[in-house]
Amino acid sequence: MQPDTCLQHCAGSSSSLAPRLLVAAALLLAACGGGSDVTSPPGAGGGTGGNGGPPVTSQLTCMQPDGTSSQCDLTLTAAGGFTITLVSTSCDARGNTLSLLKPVTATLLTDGCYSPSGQTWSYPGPYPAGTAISFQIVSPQLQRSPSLQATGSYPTWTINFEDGGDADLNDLVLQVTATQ
Ligand SMILES: [Ca+2]
Repeated sequence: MQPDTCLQHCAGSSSSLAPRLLVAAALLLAACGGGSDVTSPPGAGGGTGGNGGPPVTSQLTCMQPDGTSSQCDLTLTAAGGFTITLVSTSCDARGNTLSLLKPVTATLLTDGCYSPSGQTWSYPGPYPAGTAISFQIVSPQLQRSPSLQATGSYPTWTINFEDGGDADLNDLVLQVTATQ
């Protein structure tokens, strides 16, 4: 009987380390986020990072000539393909999912904040002139509404994602380049 007791004791003491590690990781993330990106409810720690609300979808937007921002696509004004590059990341939310919606659907990232910069995706096509390119990101709701903003024009665009933890617009930075 004594070996059974010992096994139970050992299993119990080793598994109790896991919650402590999660708490330590959450505290580190909070410190890195400057204290403004994280709202961990007490008792969180179900493995999701515990720093966000329900998922919210951001559609690609562009600044219009009148200074407002509205939903937009990128347009291949000449026939060809395009490449997408993850230029940089600066965020700590879990589960940011980047999808290409047009001209084909593909899930590019499922945990964007933890994806290596420099990653590229190539869509050589060729697609006809006038082809639209569109993206969306699904991310956990933080303090403010997230945004996904495109700047630039054919053949090079920059896409900046803000997850809503602050307003620095650099949580995910992507570049889209048209190719011939
Ligand atoms: Ca940010």
